[in-house]
Amino acid sequence: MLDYSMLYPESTVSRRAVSMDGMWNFQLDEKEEGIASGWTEGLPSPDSIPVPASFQDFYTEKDIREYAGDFWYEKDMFIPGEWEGKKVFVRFGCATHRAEVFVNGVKVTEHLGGFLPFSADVTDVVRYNAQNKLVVKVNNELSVTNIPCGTTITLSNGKKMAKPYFDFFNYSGLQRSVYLTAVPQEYIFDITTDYELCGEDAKVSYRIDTTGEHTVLVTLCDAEGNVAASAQGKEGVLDVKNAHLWEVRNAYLYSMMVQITDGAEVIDEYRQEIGIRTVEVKDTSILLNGKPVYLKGFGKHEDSDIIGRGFNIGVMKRDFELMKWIGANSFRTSHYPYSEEIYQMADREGFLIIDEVPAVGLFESLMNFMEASTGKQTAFFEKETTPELLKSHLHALEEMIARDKNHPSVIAWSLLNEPESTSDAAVPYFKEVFDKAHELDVQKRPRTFALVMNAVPGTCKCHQFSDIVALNRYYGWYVKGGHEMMDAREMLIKELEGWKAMNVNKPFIFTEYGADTLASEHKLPSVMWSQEYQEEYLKMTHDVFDSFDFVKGEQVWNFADFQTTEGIMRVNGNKKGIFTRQRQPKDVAYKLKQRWESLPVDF
Ligand code: GCB
Repeated sequence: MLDYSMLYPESTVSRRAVSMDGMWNFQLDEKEEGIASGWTEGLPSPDSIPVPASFQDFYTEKDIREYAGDFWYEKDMFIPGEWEGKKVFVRFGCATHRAEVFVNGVKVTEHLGGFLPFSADVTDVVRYNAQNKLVVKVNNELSVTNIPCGTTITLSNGKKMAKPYFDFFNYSGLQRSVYLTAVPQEYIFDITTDYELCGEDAKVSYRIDTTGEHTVLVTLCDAEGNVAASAQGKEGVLDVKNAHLWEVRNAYLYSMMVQITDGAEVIDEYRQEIGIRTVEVKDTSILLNGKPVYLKGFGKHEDSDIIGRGFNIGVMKRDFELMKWIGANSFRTSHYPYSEEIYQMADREGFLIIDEVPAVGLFESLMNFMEASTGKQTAFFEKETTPELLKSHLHALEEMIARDKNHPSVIAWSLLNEPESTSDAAVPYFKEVFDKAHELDVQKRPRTFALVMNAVPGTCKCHQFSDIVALNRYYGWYVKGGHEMMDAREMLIKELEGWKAMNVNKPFIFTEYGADTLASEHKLPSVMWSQEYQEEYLKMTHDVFDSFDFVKGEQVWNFADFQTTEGIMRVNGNKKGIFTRQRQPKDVAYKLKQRWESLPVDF
């Protein structure tokens, strides 16, 4: 069990959640002198930047944008006198990739992993009815002992530079909201739910973890606020008559009020939205509420102009509107768990999420998506560092499942993206990760990982662990692109025939396929990078998907153009978006809309 609660911060009769978003002091620490020079008490000559945001794209100096190393944030926080006697926490939506937190000069916590929340208990360190100094040291270097993987080099001028083994810019900082929270001494620490459908009715089983021994009351209200069921005790079952199910693109949310009580007194209260639904894999079908569903959608990124990977509520809204417009029903949180608000929105809009832990770059290469197709091996799971990597991987997995397990939108866990999976050494590593996910998830949601191009029938040793086999494939782009498209088609067909011959008897989905396309380029006849080519590429690929009935989903790479490391393969970023980075459609978006709107849900 984690030692901090993952519940999303909310104010209730017993709790307070105060946002600390806004302008914070900020300072790079190139000489790594912060600790020795007492920056924990306050920064000597800070700049001022917004939180939440990635720091990189605000600046005009390339040395800052590409900065790798330690950097510091600072903000004063007023702790109200009425909070005395409660437990007080500072809660970070994320700090990318590692953080140490100080309050009034005292270290209160540290955290490794850049895409999941953590809290520091500051109860005994803060001064009440007074300003307190919050200082955070963040570090964004990449290594092979933490996920996502990469390396950090030193340039000839002594400055460090991050070299990702993955294809997105190493945006970092306090990229999600920070909250100050107060809860009673005896408080609701965790909520876990599971569902069973019984004809028209449903059973909602729950477990409530609290920090004390008082009675727990659970009341389930429907969307109109009427009580649908109630129960007493830390564990129990709510019998819901005529249950209104949460369906794909037709969401229905119940609200579960959890209270710790002492007689008539409410000690703590927390409200959790839930959706009654089941998810299961049966033979080659993905079943939602017992009915087959075909996934249509995207691999996405949290990525936009100026604030980088910072959470932006406006961009989130626009993205959901575009996904609805185009007829999508799902997305993968490639390649890290996204901001919590995005899952809340998916819960309300009825989108299905494949939730991905940040295990990307587990293949030692700056262009793994290309080099894997040449058959390159990097003995990634045979290093001395592998045990430490596994530890951080398992920890992130535990945090992700603890954070996201109650979202009805989350229908599957993606445990790695494009790892090396063709060597024997990968097998025990995968087994631990897949077993852990199964153990942690009460709902036993399907588990998957995205197979890189060299993981094909006969070479992949790890798809045995997947409940859904997810393929990232670029026939017609990295392999046999341009006028060789007809051969790309043959290769894709040959691979799928190969899987068919193996009788895997599991659903297959394409979690990536796509072609870089410049919104500025038109060409007749097509050339690669033109809008015409993206249409031809997608048409070819879809025609092949449609002729294999075990293909149960298509998630195009990518929803929108996004920022990557610079290089000869990228034109100011990855341009495989169906939408531009500014969220306007490329021509192919209209074709995709036609296709997706005409596909039945259970295709
Ligand atoms: C992949 C990776 C993804 C890249 C994509 C591409 O296989 O999973 O992160 O962005 O290919 O466009 O090359």
